Amino acid sequence: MAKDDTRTDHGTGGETHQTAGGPHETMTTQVGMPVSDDQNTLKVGDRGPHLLEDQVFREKIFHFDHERIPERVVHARGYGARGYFELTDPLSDLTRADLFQRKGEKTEVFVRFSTVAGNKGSADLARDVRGFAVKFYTKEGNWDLVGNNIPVFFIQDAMKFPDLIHAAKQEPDRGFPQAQTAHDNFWDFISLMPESMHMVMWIMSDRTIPRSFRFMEGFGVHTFRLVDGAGKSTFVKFHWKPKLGLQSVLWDEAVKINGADPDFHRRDLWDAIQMGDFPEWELGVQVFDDAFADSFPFDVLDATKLIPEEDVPVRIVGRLVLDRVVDNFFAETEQVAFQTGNIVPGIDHSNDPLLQGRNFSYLDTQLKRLGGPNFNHIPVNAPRCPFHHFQQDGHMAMHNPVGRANYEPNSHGLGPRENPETGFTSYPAEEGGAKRRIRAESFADHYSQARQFYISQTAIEQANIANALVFELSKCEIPEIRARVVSHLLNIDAGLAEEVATGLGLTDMPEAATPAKPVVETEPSPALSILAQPPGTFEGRKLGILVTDGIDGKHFDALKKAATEAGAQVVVIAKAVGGVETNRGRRIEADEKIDGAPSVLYDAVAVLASEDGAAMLAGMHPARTFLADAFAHGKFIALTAPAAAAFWPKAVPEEPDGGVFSLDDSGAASFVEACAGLRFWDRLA
Ligand code: HDE
Repeated sequence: MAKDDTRTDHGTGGETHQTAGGPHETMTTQVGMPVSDDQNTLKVGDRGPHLLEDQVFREKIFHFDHERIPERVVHARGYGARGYFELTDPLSDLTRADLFQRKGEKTEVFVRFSTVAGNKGSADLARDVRGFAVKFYTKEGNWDLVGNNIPVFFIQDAMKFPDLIHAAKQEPDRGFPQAQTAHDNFWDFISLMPESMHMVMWIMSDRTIPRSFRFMEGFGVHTFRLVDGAGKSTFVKFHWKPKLGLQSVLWDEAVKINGADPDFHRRDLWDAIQMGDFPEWELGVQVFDDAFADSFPFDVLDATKLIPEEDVPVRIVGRLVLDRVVDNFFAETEQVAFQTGNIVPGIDHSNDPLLQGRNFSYLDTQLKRLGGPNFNHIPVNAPRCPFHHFQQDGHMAMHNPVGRANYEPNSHGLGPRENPETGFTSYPAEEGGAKRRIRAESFADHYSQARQFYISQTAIEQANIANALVFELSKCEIPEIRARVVSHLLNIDAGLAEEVATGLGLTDMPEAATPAKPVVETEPSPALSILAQPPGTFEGRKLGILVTDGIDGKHFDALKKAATEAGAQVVVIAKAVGGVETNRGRRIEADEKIDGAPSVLYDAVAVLASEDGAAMLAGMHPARTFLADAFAHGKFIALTAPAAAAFWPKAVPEEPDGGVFSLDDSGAASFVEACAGLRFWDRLA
């Protein structure tokens, strides 16, 4: 770049890491001085005191002491990956946004999934909302779509966010509970905030215990604007739909997964990408105009409401593919700085009072977290397109402008100028009115969509919601809080309120809370249910095969082949990680030892045991729990004849049902076919 033509920096977005150097390279200090001894500090005499002049030691320890940055105040635990967005159906009719113009064009992305309440080291299967934040590195700047896996939110106005989060996180005096909302403070706040009731239905549903990031939806939540070249605006809501369908775990599984593998979700994402099984979502938009917004019974600016897909269908416009893991967790996943304020020409905000508040918060929080105003110099945050501006200096300035003029206008003929034609212009919405702290009357209905969500669930899902409420409220020590929650449930569904009251052992049913607006009866929306839209594929799932010595290798091969052909991953489990020997002396390697591989880690299981093997498994507690849990969790199970005869009765008190398959010579295919149903629901009904 010529010295005098611009003040911008050169090149960004290249590789984000420095290599540690190979064994042939000499270790150095930060400033490049070769190090002769990395084992011992500098001392006086053999056993004498350390010397302050030991810069090699001081620099090493100083840097170590400062390795941590503040964790995110919310969404602290997260996992990132890189990939691309490919446009399949241009939106040029509605927006001038560059990434939505040309069919087939790919835009680089960075995605970070997260839980909300837990600290950075908390377990992945906490019952919690999942963050779904996407940074698109477009040709006209970075666009951050910072969404969640639930399309609505707890509160309507950003003013209440600190209260919500304080109430949800560990209680301040005792510092627990970690990563869970099952405590008094959370439910106290919630029960005093009827606007949270719709979100409460979602967080008590199976949506908050997803099988992994790959099996959940994502939502931009707020209403945004698309703006075309002529300045015309259309409202839009963004949706991500997982290619492999929706799937959740059961609560009992979640509790056990957290112990067996607290990294279950991040490991799943890492493994899938490393295996070339790239996670994929479709991007969909719900677009609507002012007339629809005016006729819709709720306010489209209210983030506690959604627009049913049956009312405004989701138009699929592209796909998101995650095909690269990060090179360095800290550099990318930890340092990535999402901001709702990062939008591009053709996309604009709406007046949603939650979104408006977020636009301040995200910029502010990055300054605290990343330590200075130059966090966009960090490669994961830097745009991939050219950028030119006069901002300079500050902590850790990595890209320093060159040239004499650092102001605009200047008569040196240096530096960039604004461009009224191509530059971002805000949609010129007419605004007016008195300045007041107020909640619009159109935001006052708090129960109708909560009810719609509940009545849209299948019976199993409804039971799970009731159980989750009973579980969480049973952890509340203050009886008034439990009763207050039930008083809201009465406005959502009388049956649900009754079930929860019974589960809590409430002796007197409380009065229903007085709604600010009467509940409007709505049609069920099947799109809100996970089970109403089964994926019908076993692709991307995991089959755990427990094997013993002396099995018939043909059974193993047939099963592995059928599962792999269905797109599933096979994990072999044995008494010892060294593996087993078949009846013909062939070695089958094991991936896991039985104690470390409970069946909650798999979507379906098979037990391939010889007669001796079945007897051995029958005497092993972890093996018995493996099978008993798989049955209790409604999993499809396949067994060899000896496993069915000698192991099953010792592990499972019930008789095998239609979800249990025998692995005779043709059994593998029908078993794997059934696995596409994910669970044998009859057993759980
Ligand atoms: Fe966030 N949120 N949020 N949030 N949020 C943050 O920003 C905030 C909200 C979401 O992987 C913070 O960089 C306010 C809704 C995700 O790095 C912070 C309000 C939705 C992530 C913040 C909300 C989200 C965050 C903390 C109410 C779904 C993780 C660290 C007005 C649409 C991004 C950070 C990542 C993170 C503030 C509500 C999603 C403090 C004030 C609604 C996915 O800025």
